[in-house]
Amino acid sequence: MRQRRTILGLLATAVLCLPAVPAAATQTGHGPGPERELGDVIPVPAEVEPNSRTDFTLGPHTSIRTQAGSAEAKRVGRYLAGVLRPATGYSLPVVSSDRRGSAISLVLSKHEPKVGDQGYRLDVGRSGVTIRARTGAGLFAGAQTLRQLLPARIEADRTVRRAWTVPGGTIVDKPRFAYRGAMLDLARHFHEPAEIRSYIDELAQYKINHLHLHLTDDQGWRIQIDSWPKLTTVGGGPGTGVDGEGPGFLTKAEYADLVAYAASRYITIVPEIDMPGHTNAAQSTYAELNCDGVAPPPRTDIEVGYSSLCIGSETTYRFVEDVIRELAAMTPGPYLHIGGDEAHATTDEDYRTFMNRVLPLVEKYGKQAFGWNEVAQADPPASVVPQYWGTTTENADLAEAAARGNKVIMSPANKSYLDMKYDANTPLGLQWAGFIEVRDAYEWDPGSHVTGVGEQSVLGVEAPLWSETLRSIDDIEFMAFPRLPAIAELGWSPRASHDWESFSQRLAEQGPRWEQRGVDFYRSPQIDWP
Ligand code: NGO
Repeated sequence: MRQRRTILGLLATAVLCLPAVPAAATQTGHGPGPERELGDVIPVPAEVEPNSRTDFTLGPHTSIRTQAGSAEAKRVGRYLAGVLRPATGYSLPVVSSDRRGSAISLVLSKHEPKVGDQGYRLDVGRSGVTIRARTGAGLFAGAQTLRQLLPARIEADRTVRRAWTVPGGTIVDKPRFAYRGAMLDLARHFHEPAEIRSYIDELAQYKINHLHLHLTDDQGWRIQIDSWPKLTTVGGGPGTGVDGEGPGFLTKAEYADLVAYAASRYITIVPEIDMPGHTNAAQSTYAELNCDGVAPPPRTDIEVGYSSLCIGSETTYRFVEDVIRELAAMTPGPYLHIGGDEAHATTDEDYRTFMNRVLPLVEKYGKQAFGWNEVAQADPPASVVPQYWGTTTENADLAEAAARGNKVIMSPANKSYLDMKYDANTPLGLQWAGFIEVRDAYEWDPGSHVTGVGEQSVLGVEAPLWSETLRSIDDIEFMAFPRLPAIAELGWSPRASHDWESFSQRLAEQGPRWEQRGVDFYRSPQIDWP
């Protein structure tokens, strides 16, 4: 409820602006020390060494100092300033000088040990905070940690007078898995670019670094393809989507903007065109994509498994190649997802034939193919990444693929599907994979979940959010939070740090942050919200 929250937020902020002493001091009774403890962050950092003697308090003269000559560090510095300015009211100039004084410093160094390509080291000393990393992605991750180490009010959209203290000490942090993803389904209901950007902003805080967009399905086609223009004008037009209520599509320009926006948050877009099933929107638009040359009617129900491209027709491969070529050209990221799930209207033999022709096309246009785990049945080359969405812990095809050298993404539907209801009373969502409370989403191990698929075979985790029942950004947020941070922690934090008590306490502290930002979330009774 973005609108209502904003008004409440205004009132709260107005009240907080009145006292001349820091608000937290009056509210909570303790002094201007830090409200947070070092390590009170989601995902929990790998190594934390608190030092209560070196807390740092931001002030009106604090600057954000970025490594001289580094556009990358400057970019992260500007982002961080944008996050911290509204609530602090400080100017936080982004400078590249070596001037002494209170500062948040962002340092890029190829020699920084122990942090890998995505990690960072964060030192909080009396005169400032220094974040060191080998890449912009690492600095950005460190900036998100710093943000969560500040009091929740840092998320307010206007000035709050209080002490902005960061707990002293050192964090050395890097991810367990290279790939941490979320997925949005634009096909069942289209979601506007502004909504996707807003979701991207939330994802970035939890160190999610990939956003998979499910762009096509039986009910709609959501990405402009110039060589087959009716895909969007008809397949994405009025009356498309579940119940005919989710029309819309991304133009190439809008898609490019989203890719750039995501990149500014160190998130890579992974586009998906689902095939050879889940293709009714295309087949009802272009009759020649059907074996009998007859276009079926458009569908707006939520049945699955009835559509199939015509496997024996050359027109099919001309179509698929055109789509892959155009999509690859507009996607700077390395991955292109070709779906492959629930092709129940395609015979097993046809499915293999299809994959054997289409997987090389993805490579031809310079991309690495992702597919839902059914793709493992086609014995794909080791470069192909199956995405596991099953509900059991046994899958022979997946285990065989792992043994052959394929890396996999873990998205077990009964753990990581954000569209499953929390419980029987959840107004939104589906329940075919069961109810998923936040603890269910947290209590599993991606590195040993499926027999025969060990840690080394796991590229990462992803939390899909299918949109059969979702319309608005409020709906998206309500289903994603608080479960998304659970999946994010499984993807980032070391296995040894897994601990429900610790996680649930840190999760509780995210509640006030979501409130400040006007983000809807489910107040799970498993969490002791403040
Ligand atoms: C399944 C199905 C999707 C549904 C989703 C709903 C996969 C990979 N295929 O997941 O078409 O939207 O469940 O939860």
